[in-house]
Amino acid sequence: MKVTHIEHLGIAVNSIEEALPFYENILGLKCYAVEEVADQKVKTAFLQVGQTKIELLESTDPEGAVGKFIEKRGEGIHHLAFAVEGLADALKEAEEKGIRLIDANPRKGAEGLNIAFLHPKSTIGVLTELCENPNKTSESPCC
Ligand code: CMX
Repeated sequence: MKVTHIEHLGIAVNSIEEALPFYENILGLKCYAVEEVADQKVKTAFLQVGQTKIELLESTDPEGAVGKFIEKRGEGIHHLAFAVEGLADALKEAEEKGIRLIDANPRKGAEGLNIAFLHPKSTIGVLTELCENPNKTSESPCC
């Protein structure tokens, strides 16, 4: 598969409002979007760092993936997202090589990206997301 860069790092937080001052006032980053992803039971906030983003994830339901993660492990790094070219083929390839897929097919994620998750039990403990920007042009280096 062709990974182009780290698209974002997902960080589970109890409260976006309480987490943002560290990223904005200490690191000097700027939150450029806040979005609720209802089907994932999260509110997200995005900050750009070069070609990569930080995605803060606040649970909106204790039964959602982030709610359960925080309950079990507390706040911290939740997932690592790689930008790939050709997401459907990348998933097929990963599955053929024995990786357990959470999403067998690409689906819509935050910011309009097509995304799919790989199970952390087959990716050495790191919940891994593959994503592709459906609007990417060949001139754009970004996901
Ligand atoms: N990173 C690493 N390991 C994780 C994990 C994470 N984020 N979340 C769960 N696990 C581990 C658990 O600790 C558990 O390990 P042990 O059996 O050793 O204790 C194992 O995975 C299975 O966990 P589980 O509690 O049985 O399963 P869950 O019901 O919590 O589901 C997972 C885990 C990864 C399948 C689920 O969270 C999922 O489908 N995630 C993908 C979707 C997602 O994360 N959405 C939120 C972000 C959305 C966005 O970015 O917009």
